Amino acid sequence: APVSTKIAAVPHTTAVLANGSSTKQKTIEEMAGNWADFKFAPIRESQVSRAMTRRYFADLDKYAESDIVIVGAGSCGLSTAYCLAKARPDLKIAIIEASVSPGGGAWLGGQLFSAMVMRKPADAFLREIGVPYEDADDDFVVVKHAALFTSTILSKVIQFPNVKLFNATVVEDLITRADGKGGIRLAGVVTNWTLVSMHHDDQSCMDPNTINAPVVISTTGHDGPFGAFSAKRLVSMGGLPALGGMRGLDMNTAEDAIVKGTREVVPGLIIGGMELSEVDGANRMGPTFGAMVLSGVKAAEEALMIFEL
Ligand code: AHZ
Repeated sequence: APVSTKIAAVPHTTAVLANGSSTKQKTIEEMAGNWADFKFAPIRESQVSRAMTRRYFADLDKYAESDIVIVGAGSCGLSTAYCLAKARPDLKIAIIEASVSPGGGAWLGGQLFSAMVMRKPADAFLREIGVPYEDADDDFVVVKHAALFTSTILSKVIQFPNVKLFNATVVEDLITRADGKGGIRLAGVVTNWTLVSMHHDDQSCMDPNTINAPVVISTTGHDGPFGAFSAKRLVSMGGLPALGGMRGLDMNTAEDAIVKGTREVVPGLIIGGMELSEVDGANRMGPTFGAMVLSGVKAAEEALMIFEL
């Protein structure tokens, strides 16, 4: 069959320019097949630099005092951010993700397979964010590709006006205050660019940055090169006596324990997702993601309760 080169028509829209004038925007269809006359709008290189840096530094300034910091943008952290940003558009939410690519372990279902399994009733979360799924069984649903879940939730979270994702940025330490009862409470996080933090051993003068926030939600995953960051740091600073240590795989036990256990572990620090398995000595669940999204729902609920006090 002949291959169609025609690009689907999208209706014209009108843009209001920075100078207040309005202009009819081109459609893709008008460009296609007309490349001889094609030309981009003009630019000076400094405009590109300023477009990026001005916004980044304005965001650093704005979010230096945040209401909530979420550490780790895996399936749990992103689900937490979605629920909080939707429920409280008045709260400033900073997400700090060590990797350049947010999403954590949720770009594939398990091993290197594409499909993502969620046990019921976590299918409610998929309906909430508009991810289609196959109702494969009475007890679980399947998303055709884990990347469909992750890209959808990511795009929704980033579009909330009260959320800023700082990726390629690592939480290197926690800001704490004495709680007046012999313990500590969280007061924010210490951050650095991840590539910088990887060179603390061979470079000097690479002091970090800070974000103050009354509530920190840590969802850094189970122990590993980066994982369980806040839980491990709590132990080393005496905020927790010891880690329970993640136990072996048991899907039935693990998923309920993580959702139900998601809570404020020390004042101002909520721990959710697989990081909690290291605190509580809970089992791992392996390649099934329902507990991660519902732990995100519970983490958001715990944070909202703090703000309502
Ligand atoms: O890069 C990490 C990942 O994207 C990020 N992260 C970790 N430490 C950080 C730090 N500062 C900033 N100090 C940090 N970011 O946290 C994210 C964690 O995502 P994840 O997908 O690993 O955790 P999750 O709890 O959302 O989901 C875990 C899903 C499961 S279950 C399981 C098993 O049972 O074996 N394995 C996985 C991956």
